[in-house]
Amino acid sequence: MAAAPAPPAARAARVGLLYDERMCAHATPDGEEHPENPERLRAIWRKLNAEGVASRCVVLKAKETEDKYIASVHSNNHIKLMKEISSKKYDSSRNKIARKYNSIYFNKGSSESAVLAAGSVIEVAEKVAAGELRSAIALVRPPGHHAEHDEAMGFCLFNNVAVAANYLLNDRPDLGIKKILIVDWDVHHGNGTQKMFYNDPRVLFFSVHRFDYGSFYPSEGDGSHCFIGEEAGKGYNINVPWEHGKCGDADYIAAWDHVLLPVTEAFDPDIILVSAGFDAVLAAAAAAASNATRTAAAALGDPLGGCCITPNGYALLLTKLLGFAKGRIVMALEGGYNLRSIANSVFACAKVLLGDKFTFSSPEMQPFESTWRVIQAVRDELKTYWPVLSSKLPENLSLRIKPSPSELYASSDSEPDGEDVDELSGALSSVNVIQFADDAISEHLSKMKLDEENLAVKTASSCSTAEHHPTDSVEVDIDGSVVLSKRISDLSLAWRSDLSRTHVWYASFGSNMWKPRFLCYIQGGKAEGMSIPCCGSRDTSSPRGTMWKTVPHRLLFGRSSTPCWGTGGVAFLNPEINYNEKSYVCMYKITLEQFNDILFQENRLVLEDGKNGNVVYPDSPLIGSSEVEFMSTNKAIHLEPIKDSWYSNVLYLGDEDELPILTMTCPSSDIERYKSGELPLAPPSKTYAATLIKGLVEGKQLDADGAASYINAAAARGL
Ligand code: X5A
Ligand code: ZN
Repeated sequence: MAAAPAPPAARAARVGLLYDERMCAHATPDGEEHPENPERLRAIWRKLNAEGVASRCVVLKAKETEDKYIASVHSNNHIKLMKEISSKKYDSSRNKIARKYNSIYFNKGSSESAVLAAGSVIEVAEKVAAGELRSAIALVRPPGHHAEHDEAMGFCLFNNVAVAANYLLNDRPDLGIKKILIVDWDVHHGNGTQKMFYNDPRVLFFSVHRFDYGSFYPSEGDGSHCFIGEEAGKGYNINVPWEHGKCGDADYIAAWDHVLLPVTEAFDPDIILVSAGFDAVLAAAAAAASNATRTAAAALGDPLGGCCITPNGYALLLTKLLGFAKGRIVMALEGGYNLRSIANSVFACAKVLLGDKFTFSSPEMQPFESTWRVIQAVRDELKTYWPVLSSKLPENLSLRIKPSPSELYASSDSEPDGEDVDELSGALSSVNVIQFADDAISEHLSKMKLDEENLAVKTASSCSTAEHHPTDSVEVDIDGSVVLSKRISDLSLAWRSDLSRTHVWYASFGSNMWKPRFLCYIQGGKAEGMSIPCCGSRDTSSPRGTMWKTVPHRLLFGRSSTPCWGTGGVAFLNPEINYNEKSYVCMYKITLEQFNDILFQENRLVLEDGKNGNVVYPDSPLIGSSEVEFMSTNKAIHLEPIKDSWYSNVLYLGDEDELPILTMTCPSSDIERYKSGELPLAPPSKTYAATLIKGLVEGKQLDADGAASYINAAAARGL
């Protein structure tokens, strides 16, 4: 029998569109403002109707799901709590429970919304898998991708997409879905989903997100490209972690073309689930306004994301996926908090699914320079699992330089200080303590006269030569490196006034976490526990701010004694990033001039002229503006002139408040020497450890026991 031509209705792609007002019931308990609010769904729904798109779709209502399906992802306790949290029983404790989570609120509608959101993604996924629909969009909330096995977080209660994926794989073998690709393009890392399928090769999880070296929400480090899956799932977890905000269409397209699409081709999924957050969006109207500057335009975009995808950009990303899995695509809404942007973006995506043609034109198709670096790193990490990633990237790639800090600042919440968006959910992110003003410090440590006997450095020696100005002195450092010094009085200290105008965050991880000890490096003198006074900085003004963070670097205690602290090791940070590590740093906002003076003191480069008690600093800075610039790209600078000193390696740990975060530690070569046993690892002396503990406790990071075990653990672990 000759095949009858398909009727027109069947030829047009059947696109499911799930919307249900019942998922608007989840809202803040007292109508407080919150970015994740019911208006998000309504705004999208209105737009799709106004544009005549809803009527072209198969419109579906939300569906509850059974606990047993949610249980494939979440603990029974979690399910029970989420399902009961809206009941009377919790009326008096609901808010308190919410506060225990990170970025979560509950009200009387939360339970129903959450169950419907999970059920709805199951519902559309099933219909697409069964071929009843070609593709579908589930407009659901609360979102899901941050929700973990036993925990709600990041506005997410149940992990809707993960529940649906498990449903298809485990409960519906009849549908023949054996391999699922999850594409998570929400601007935040899909931490929950990643964990769910971390050792499962049936699910390829791909997340592209702002990472900012681990400081962007959820600030866990798990979003690093090094997290590639485990056991059988190795290679089936792919993270593309942007280093900064402002990534836009061009950057995402590059990630698609050079990572996601080649891998998808090889993986050959049976269905694609998109964790479709639209919080990396740039408001369409703003983008269209031809003479709007990038910054002004971005400011109209998502209040949380600080990225620049346009609605057409999303449409193109989606179009590029349509070629796989026979076009079986299920989009589930995740984040996205600018109402106009999310409405326009979902509208653009719906048209793609419906088969409408669109033209993508972007005036600026240049990915950032950092984008290529990130993509290359991802490819290197995964190429053994996906050989197609082994090829060289095209050579003549065009580059755009990293946006300036002020440009970034205008449109991002990479510094999640709560303010407008998170009042309800309490503190979050890697910035774990309040920034406080430093003028509160009244205690002024008097600059002590240096005691010649106790100097941590050798005094001027015999190696002065005639080549130098008579008042110059040449010093042989403890480790043998030669340092040229001049008397301050002789110098025109141009670099000092220069660098006194630049501020940086000095991140301390050792005894300097205790502020009185740190201040010795600024004001001179010694604090409790120190046997040698510091000479201080030339500029003795107090830091402009203090702030704590954790950084993904390993804390270790090495060397076996110091003149100041006696027998025992002192703190170093492994310069290598390790996302399994969390070390506390106390950051002080100081001038770059002061930073150099600290670097001099840490490396014992400041001399006392024995004759008249003058303090002699090196005559040129180790870190100037160009070194800072260099570090922002290269993450570290090993200072050649003092390469054998203990703290010759300056690390760049990211930015805060538009300023670079710098710290000083040992070079990687020393880490190798620690590993080989050539250099000793040694626990800190009691006084030294006590100083760190005081720092952590007075800085409100840990209680005394917590701080002690943090130090002990770092001292006990081998490298
Ligand atoms: C789903 C989503 C964001 C949470 C941000 C918390 N969550 N500051 O976008
Ligand atoms: Zn998000």
